[in-house]
Amino acid sequence: MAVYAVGDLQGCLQPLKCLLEQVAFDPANDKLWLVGDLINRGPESLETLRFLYRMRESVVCVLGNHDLHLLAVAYNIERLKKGDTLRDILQAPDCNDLLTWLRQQPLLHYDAERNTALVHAGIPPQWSLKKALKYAGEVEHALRDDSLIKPFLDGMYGNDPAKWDSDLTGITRLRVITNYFTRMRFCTRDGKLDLKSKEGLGTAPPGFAPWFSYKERKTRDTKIIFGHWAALEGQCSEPGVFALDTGCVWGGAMTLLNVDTGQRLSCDCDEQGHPAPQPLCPPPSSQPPLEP
Ligand SMILES: [Mn+2]
Repeated sequence: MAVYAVGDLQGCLQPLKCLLEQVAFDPANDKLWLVGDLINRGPESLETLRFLYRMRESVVCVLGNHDLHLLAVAYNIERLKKGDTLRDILQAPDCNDLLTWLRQQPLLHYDAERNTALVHAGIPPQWSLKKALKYAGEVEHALRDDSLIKPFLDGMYGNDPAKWDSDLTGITRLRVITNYFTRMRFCTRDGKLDLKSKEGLGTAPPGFAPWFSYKERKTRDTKIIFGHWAALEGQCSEPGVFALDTGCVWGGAMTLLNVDTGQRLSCDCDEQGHPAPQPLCPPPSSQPPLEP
């Protein structure tokens, strides 16, 4: 059995198929870990979600900000925005199955055997793994509960409070937890968020640094796989922290990591999120269908 982690898909299905083909992914034996942002901006959001749903027994995924946005639109909290490529999902006959599956997915996954965590944006420096799992569970509970999901989605937007306090309650508490797991890039030593800067390492405001960079970070003994931050281009110098968003949807690449060996593969993409012409990435029509 092999475990492969793949960076943000954002509706780019063909590069994913290309990578799975290259490693001869076997849904009966292997596992596919996904860092979230499965859909939106890319060309095949509906097909991507269907593909993952069909092989859901082999998939472990955590939710990203775009996945939560899709749920918010589906529950009439938010409207589609310019650049969203979610309409096909909302109009699909199987929309309900797909979104019911999506809202069951966690914000944080921990594999004890591998001592490895999977998260969309990151884990703030002041939280131990145990606390992080507990707080993620509070949001996951709200998403899975029919009477709590709507008030949660309605209240999750916003940048305040910028910092965790264990005395927070209600939606304010869930909002800051969600912002840490799905939107964080830079924060202070004690976990105050800056949600405005989206570029590379040199762009941190004074007093802020990448969430993973703090020596006192309480999860430094746990391996962490994350996405969300395309400007890092898959580079993270922190030992045991693996950045996988390489911006496939922006003409970058999609990255796959063999979780046990550390080997990386990538599929270069064009500006539309399709595989760019390259010897290792034949066009999709020449690939056998990959079914569970
Ligand atoms: Mn994201």
